Amino acid sequence: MKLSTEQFKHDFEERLTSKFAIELAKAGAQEKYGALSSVVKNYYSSIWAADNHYKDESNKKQAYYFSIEFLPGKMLKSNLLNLGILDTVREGLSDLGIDLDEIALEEPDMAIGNGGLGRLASCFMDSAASTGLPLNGNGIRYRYGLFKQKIVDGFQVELPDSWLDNGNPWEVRRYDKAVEVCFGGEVWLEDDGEGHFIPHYQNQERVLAVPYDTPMVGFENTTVNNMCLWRSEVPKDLDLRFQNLEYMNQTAMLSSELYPNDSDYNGQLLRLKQEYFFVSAGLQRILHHYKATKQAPITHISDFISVHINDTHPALCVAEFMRLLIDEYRITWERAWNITVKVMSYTNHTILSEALEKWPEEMVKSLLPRLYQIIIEIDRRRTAELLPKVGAKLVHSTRIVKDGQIHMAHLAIIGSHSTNGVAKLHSDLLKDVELHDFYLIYPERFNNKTNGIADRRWSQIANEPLSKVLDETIGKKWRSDLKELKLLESYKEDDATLQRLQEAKYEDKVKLAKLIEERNGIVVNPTALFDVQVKRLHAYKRQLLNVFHIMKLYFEIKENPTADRTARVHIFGAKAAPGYHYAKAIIKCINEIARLINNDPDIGDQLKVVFLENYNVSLAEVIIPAANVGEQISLASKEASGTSNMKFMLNGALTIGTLDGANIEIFEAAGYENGFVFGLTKDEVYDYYKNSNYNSRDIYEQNPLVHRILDAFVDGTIPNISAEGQQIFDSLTTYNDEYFVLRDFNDYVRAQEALEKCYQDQKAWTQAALMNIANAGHFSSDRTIREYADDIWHIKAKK
Ligand code: 26Q
Repeated sequence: MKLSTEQFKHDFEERLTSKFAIELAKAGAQEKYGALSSVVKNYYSSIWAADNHYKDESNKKQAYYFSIEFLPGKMLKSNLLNLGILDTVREGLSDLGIDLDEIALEEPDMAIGNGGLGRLASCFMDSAASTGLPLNGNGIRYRYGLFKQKIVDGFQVELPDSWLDNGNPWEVRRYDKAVEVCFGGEVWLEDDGEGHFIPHYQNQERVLAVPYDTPMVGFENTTVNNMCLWRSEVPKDLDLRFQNLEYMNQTAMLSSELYPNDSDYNGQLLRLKQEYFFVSAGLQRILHHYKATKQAPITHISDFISVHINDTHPALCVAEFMRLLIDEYRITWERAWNITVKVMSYTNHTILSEALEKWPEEMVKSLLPRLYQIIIEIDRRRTAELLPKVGAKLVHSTRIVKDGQIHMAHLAIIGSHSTNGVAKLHSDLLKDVELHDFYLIYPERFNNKTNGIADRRWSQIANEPLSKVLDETIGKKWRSDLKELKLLESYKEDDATLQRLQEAKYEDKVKLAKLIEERNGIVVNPTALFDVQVKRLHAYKRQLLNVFHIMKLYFEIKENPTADRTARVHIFGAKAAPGYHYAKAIIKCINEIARLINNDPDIGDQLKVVFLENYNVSLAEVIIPAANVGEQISLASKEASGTSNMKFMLNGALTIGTLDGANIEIFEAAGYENGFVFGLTKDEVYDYYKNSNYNSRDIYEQNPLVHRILDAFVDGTIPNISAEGQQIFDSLTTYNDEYFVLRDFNDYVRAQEALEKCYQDQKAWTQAALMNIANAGHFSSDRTIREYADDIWHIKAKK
């Protein structure tokens, strides 16, 4: 949009007075943020309204992304950038003596997601709007987002994230679009005399679902999509029998908290309720909108909408859509099923078996009696149809209802026309191993969609120094088309460009160093090698491998404190699920190791260890640009894709990593010579599984370095970790090291040594960084979302 600095200043000052009855000189940061966000909202509102009108009139197909998590972070700068007014606003504020970055801090992170899956959903929202694709989000408006992490005496402590306390300027409550979602009670079918069975219900618990719409503003275009988040409320006309505190609390609880677990499924009733709540509400709204805006009969709905199931959490979509078509719209089973399969598509994000959702039949039956009938019927019909075609063995292994449990992944695959993994290796594993039996029955449904990142946030917003260098070197086209970064390759031998890249990185590192000093009281040298691992804490991600290598460095320096070495700063950010004791033990150990090393005068500047508390999107925007090295060291086959790996690449960090997830595609794109690969391959891992011939105790016994490092966890060398150190020690020696940490240690050390050697040659290092940046174009989520649009949803971009 067009906006002059003068106009902006006028709008801003005027809003400050009208909204807060205060003049600029007296306004605090909170009021300034309030006024600014309100002005910005005003700027996009007419574009939003116009695009909604266009969508209704144009009759084009739209897609809906159902996700129980979104992780947008802060919205202010992203909205400013996408409206094309970031510089104007920055300048206007500066004229008024205000620092944009300072008031941007007032916005709380919107953290209604755990990690990778939620962040991916938000990257997709940004990219869809920015590429003009009609994609809407559907999720839950949690009152409390992901917990805030505090580190107290080295331990993780969880505090509530009450992010809505000061209101949310971006959302619009649409009470007129509220729908009801019902649970429990009894259901029976009655023949209506025309051969149609109509369900009758009694004693159901009714919940009102109220939508809150948040605009997703496209980058320098006229698209504004909608992210719809549902809040649970008590229906205004509630039957008196239900008007008791218990019920009122239960109802409000539904959308109160995000489950802070991102790897382990534990069948809690409230979680299943949440899943049905946003699924039913979302589908009802879609159908109401269809009826209100389309002339076509309901049987044509697959020409107009597509529904995406993000992991199994919204897999009830399949059964709920069937229910709505059959019970509410009186469509026959066969037709309804054909429509459902055409409308639905599904993404798998994990192969970890403990994360696969399986709900007890009894639970589904009592909470969702009608859906239960439908699921049983889907399973029954499919079994009858397939038995003669594929045989009992395949039918059985792929059944939805088995051993008293409902397999949500099976429901999602069977009820949709597309199942995709999130990186090549992961999609291959689904086809060849994890979902092989499904692949045999439905080969045409399987495909890969390698993840991507909203590059504008991770470069233009988060890394201004680098963005400037890119502008000056290859022009500005990369800002709207990341593939343009390829032009950078021809500057690989240009000393001036390399110099500028180094200066930009240094500036980012100084900024992070300042933050580390403010938050942790640790002074780090910005010329040191910044080695970063930021992601959720999980055994399979192997933060321990990194920690063991740090212990090795520590021993070396202690033995020879005056030797000439590369100074290193190891930076961690990681939340552990509150009930995941092993992960929490690792956090405690990292913090105690940090304390030990950072306070040892022998060590000095040669090695620092920093654990930054409360890792979130905003913190990532400061940490990742400052990294020299990104750690992507999961056990091969376990990390479905990873997405921070792409953010590091784009910001010119070199990857040390295993051949896992999207790392492989990153190494291929940047060139293997521009990264550091180590570790078992997925085939080697699977061979170990097949032959059950891994023995971690042997490595502990035979490798003196491993022995010494592990002993440090139990012999007092690292103070204050007697219980936690023992737990880790036991898991790796007595319980056979589930994720092959000891097996990969030597090779990891070798890769770290190669990396360190390379860092000593700053020119060679910067050239490798340049090659990473130049080849990051493929990992824009603009590319990913276009693939979903073309191959799965069949939706078209606005011209
Ligand atoms: C399930 C049931 C009950 C409670 C919680 C859950 C639950 C919640 C979140 C299970 C899994 C998640 C999140 C998974 C996740 O973030 N997976 C990551 O997805 C990324 C995007 O595709 C990948 O890059 C990562 O590799 C993958 O780990």
